[in-house]
Amino acid sequence: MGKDPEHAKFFDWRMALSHAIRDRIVDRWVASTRRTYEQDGKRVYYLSMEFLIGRLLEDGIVNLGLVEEVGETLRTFGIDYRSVLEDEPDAALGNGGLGRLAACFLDSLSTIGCPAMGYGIRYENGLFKQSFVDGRQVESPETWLQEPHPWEFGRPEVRFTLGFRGEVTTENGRTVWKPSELLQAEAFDTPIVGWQGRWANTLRLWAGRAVDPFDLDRFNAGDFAAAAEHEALARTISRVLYPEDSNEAGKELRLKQEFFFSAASIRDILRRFEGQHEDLRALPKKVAIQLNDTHPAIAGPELLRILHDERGLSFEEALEITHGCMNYTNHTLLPEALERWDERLFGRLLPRHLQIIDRIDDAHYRANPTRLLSARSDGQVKMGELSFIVANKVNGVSALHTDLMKKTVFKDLHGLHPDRIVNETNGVTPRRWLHSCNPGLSSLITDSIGDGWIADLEQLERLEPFIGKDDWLHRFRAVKAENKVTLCDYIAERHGMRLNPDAMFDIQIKRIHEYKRQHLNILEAIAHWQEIKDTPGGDWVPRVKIFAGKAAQGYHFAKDIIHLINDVAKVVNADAETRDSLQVIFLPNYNVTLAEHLIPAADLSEQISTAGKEASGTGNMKFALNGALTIGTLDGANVEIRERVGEENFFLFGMLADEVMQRRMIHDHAQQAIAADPRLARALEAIRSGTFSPQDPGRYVHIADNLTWSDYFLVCSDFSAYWQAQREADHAYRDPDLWARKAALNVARSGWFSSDRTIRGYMCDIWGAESLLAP
Ligand code: KOT
Repeated sequence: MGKDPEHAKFFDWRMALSHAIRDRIVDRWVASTRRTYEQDGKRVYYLSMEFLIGRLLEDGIVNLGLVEEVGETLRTFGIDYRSVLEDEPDAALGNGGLGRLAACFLDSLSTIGCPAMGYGIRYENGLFKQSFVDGRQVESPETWLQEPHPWEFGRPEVRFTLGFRGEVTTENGRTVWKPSELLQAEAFDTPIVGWQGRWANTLRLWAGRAVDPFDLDRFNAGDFAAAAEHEALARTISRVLYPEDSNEAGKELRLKQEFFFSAASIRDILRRFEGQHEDLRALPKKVAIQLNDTHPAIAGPELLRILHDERGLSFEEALEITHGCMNYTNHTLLPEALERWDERLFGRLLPRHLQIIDRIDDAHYRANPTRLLSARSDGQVKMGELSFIVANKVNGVSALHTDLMKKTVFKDLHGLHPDRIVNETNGVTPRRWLHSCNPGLSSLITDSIGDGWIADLEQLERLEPFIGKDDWLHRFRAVKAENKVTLCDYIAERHGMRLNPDAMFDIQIKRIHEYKRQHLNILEAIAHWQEIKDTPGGDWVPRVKIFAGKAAQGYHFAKDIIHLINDVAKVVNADAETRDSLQVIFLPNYNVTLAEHLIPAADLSEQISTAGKEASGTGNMKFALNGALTIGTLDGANVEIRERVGEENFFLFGMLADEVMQRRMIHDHAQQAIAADPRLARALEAIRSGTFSPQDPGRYVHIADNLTWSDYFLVCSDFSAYWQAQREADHAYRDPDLWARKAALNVARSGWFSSDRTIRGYMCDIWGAESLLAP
């Protein structure tokens, strides 16, 4: 770093260490790339608007097996290893589950040795930073690229010129699109190294650049701002991540971002293929493209356009090749999240693609004349339908979600193509979500069954015989207790609040959304607080309720839920009568790193979405794997988690997906539920009357009103069952050995939720790709 060690800051140590690790990764990376070219096997391209990768330094050290050596080396300089790691900012290039899944998949693809590449956008500003002012969420820009980022390799030589708008004409019988607005996409590569450094793939992110960055004439004429205008405009395309999770942005810039990275990626894929092959008809044999939701759906029409307009294949042949390469993962059935574009906006920006989408529709209709199911109707371009029609395989992300896809959103298309939809239940990488984040549990497991589980998570089953042994179970309990103390210290230091480490740690961390029902959780906390106050000195099981998560900037109801939870926390934590039995805290700025601190310390995992709404969830898997018990509905992957860990080790409550639909038909479902449960009525009344906002008593009337008069997500109807399940959890927690046994069984039986298993599923059922590593 060009500094005397005496004057080096943590930042300098981190950079020096990162460069040392990076050098060692590069060797493996180059070797893997060379191998991929030599073998010429099928390559997988994962197109995603989001990659929520978090920190990378520890990943590199752990995967290269250098933890001891790095620790010792730093010690000789008097530097603490953990503090150096804590200095790294998170790469927050995603909103939540969809982006984090993409990051887990990259890790698994490299661990398995599948030749693959992730393609996305190099956002200069990732997901906003969240802070609280008087309990309200305040957003500020995230600026991870303001300090040097040691993991990326700029590739200024890898650039593609792309365009928008302009004219579609015919020249010598061929259709030609002449865009009027041009910009360039420049590549930045990050190596993604797998377990034990046996393989490394590439994450390639595109940045916007001007075609001619600087206008010297304008500069010389004295107009300095205008001279740099082109560059500024081109850069806005990769400036910021849209902060919407499970919601449609519907903005022109968003569509431009989608086309920008999809088109650059398609060009890059074709360039690589054409460097090695002559016949474009072999493309589906060598290339599998996965669309992470519909955000990159325009990649289909773009590939088709190049094959047909530029390479001169017939439309039918181009369509067949495109269809052979493309696959689509659906991540949500929420109607407000399904992407639809106004056809005028779409046609102005991408005139040729609109024509191509019409021809795709025509071809689909000719082959399936039963009904017109089109990607373009009612003045809109429907990205879900388009993706389905173009894709070879379409997948859901949990068994329940895939089943609901077939019965609801894609019912008619599924009828026409009954073999197209497949299920690939999500998973999480055990390297980050157990081995690195929970070193205590990782060591206990490795001491017991060896370290084969890290790359073969189903080996965790071999823990079951240990769970019956008292001394092993005590060690298991000690690990959790220690993790809780560590978390208490972390929170005390950063937020000035001392939590009771003997209490049950009850955690809900995820984006704030009505369907995820953080408000159900806080209502139950209020009712519980009221009950404790009725009988002070009662024999309560102490609880610490922890929340974290961001609300989209424009989602006012979600922001009000955050405000309410903070207001409840203020009142409850100040109450001397209840403080030993109940504490509530909302931690600001939830991100991957905070999740890594919280999950190992959890006793109870809150997975309480309205049944049928959470496509899968992946936090639910991380908690179970780290020995938390789930309180949850039969939604998403909760269903499969419960099946595997055993119903006696899971606190189930609430309506099923079909009961939810029935219940909504009853016009006064919420009032009926309130009338039947005095605890619910009293908790709602406290919110309505300003118990938690005495200076502003009307602040939460609208929340109480919403729950009483509309309650689309059935908070009231599920309240009593949720309350009951919470009391069952209390009861079980009173017996520490019983609880520890249930928790340990969750660990032992969660091996199936490794993203390695998920990726093997995609390789076999969808991509037809193979590992290039010796078994
Ligand atoms: C949809 C539109 C824009 C941005 C994000 C989404 C989105 C996110 N849709 N689904 N998700 C989540 O994806 C996770 C990974 O599959 C699921 O576990 C989770 O249930 C989805 O809500």
